Amino acid sequence: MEILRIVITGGVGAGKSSLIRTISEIDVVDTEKEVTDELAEMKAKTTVAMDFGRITIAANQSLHLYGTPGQTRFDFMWDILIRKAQAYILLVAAHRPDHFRYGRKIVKFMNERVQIPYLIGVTHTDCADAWELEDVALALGFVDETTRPPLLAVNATETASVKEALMAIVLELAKSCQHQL
Ligand SMILES: Nc1nc2c(ncn2[C@@H]2O[C@H](COP(=O)(O)OP(=O)(O)O)[C@@H](O)[C@H]2O)c(=O)[nH]1
Ligand SMILES: [Mg+2]
Repeated sequence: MEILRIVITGGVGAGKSSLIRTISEIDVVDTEKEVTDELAEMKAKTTVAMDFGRITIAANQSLHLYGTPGQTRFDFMWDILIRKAQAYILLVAAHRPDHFRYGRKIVKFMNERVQIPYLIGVTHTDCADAWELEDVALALGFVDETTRPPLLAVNATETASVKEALMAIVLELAKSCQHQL
């Protein structure tokens, strides 16, 4: 069995959990937990791990999807997740320009640690006040269309849309493997 590990990242509300839940064949392990021991005094609620989902794409091939933890700080969980990942999808909510900066930060953080294919999934394009894809790309700092990662609209709540995004990232992965040969 070949397992492709893909990290789904993005700001709070971007659609990470939805995307994984929409497509996963297994019940999503949602690990946002109330902390009941003495730690609770420090923090009422914490994300102890991440969303996890699985999808079979061929008889001997499956995708494992890992959502990054909810809070905005980059902790050890991120390091564990991204070192295992073969590719990642950054979700950016088109109607939340105040989150674009965080999106840029994630890309920078990832680029400093791993060289793996990625794409930008722009969610909430159906919402009022959603920015156009091109404007989201520019706001994220991708000025040159020829060198930027693929950028596509994704509705994290729709199966067909999520499938399209996953197919696109698998394609990126295949391309990067070819380059390495
Ligand atoms: N209208 C719309 N709602 C979306 C889209 N993607 C996600 N959502 C909704 O946005 C909310 C936040 O999504 P969630 O998956 O919890 O975000 P997370 O914080 O990144 O895990 C949920 O209510 C989703 O149903 C989208 O493309 N369009
Ligand atoms: Mg979530």
